[in-house]
Amino acid sequence: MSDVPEHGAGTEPVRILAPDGSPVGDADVGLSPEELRALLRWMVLARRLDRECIALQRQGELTVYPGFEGQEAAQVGSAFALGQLDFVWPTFRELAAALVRGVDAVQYLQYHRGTWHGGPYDPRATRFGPICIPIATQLPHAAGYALGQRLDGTNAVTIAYFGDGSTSEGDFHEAANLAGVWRLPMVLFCQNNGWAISLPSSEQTAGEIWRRAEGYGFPGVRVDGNDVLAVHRATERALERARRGDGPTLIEAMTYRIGAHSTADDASRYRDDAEVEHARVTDPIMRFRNWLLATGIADDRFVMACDEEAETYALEVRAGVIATPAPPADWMFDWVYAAPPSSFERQRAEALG
Ligand SMILES: Cc1ncc(C[n+]2csc(CCOP(=O)(O)OP(=O)(O)O)c2C)c(N)n1
Ligand SMILES: [Mg+2]
Repeated sequence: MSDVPEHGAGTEPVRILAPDGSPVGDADVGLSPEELRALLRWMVLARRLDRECIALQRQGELTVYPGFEGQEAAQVGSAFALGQLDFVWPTFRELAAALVRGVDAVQYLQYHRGTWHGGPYDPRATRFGPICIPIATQLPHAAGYALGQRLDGTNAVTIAYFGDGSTSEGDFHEAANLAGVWRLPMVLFCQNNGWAISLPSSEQTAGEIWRRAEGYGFPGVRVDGNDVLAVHRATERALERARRGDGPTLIEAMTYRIGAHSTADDASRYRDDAEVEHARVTDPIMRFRNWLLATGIADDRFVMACDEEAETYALEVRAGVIATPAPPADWMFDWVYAAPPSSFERQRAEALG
């Protein structure tokens, strides 16, 4: 099996399920029926939580929140393929991947509540790095981490998430170049969701992102990011390749940001509702659910149970977020200097009175 699928002109993404859920490729990606059902369960949980977070922000319980509706398959399909020791370097939009990784949602959301920097979850416990707001800065860190994994003699892999807009940053180039030159055990996972805030990807990049891998000396693949099976298979192949010592892979998952960039953004100022409605046709959850039901791997009862569980879960997370107190004010001084200068001590005394 080739690591690099053949692409025709215009580069249709690799796809297993058509938008209506009918198979157009080999749907046997090596997952058991239970694992396949788990993919749906995670996507449903993630979407329900995402909507709850937007409501929480509107109610003043979160400061700002970047939604990921439409990107569930890209995140769940890729995160589900990871091994326990693999390490994730996320952006700020990977809550769905974080859930799959076992990150506690209430802890994660403390970042968006403004109670702690980067979320108070322990990145080492679930191997899910801190939320990263500065675009693409996690990518050189990820490359360095991948080098460390190899020096440690493990066969663990680093996966770094980033968006289409992030590929215009020098940090992307530097990380990809290092990954190629050092054949790092790394997966560069781009979620091309069509937008970088208000800039459409057509104005971001003249070429195709997946093709850039060739210039760095490793394979790239464009995959239908709303097809959870295709995403899973592409990620698994990239992970296997990295574990074999053959180096990195760039995956460009074609998806769509259904919501605004964040709760601080009004997307109606720069894009047509018609575009969003069109994108809903390719909805990742509907597609996969249709396939699961058609194959008999899941039935209506399972689908309903997922919805009910997601409802309960979202309310539990809401309660947990609201119950999270502000941390002691002195913490904001505690973590700045190893040896605080006197001016800083003065400010501390003033602030804490
Ligand atoms: C270095 C830097 N420049 C600018 C910004 C402001 N900013 C936040 S998100 C974003 C767009 C990112 O687009 P993309 O990489 O496609 O990710 P998406 O938001 O679509 O998930 C920008 C420019 C930032 N956070 N960091
Ligand atoms: Mg984007």
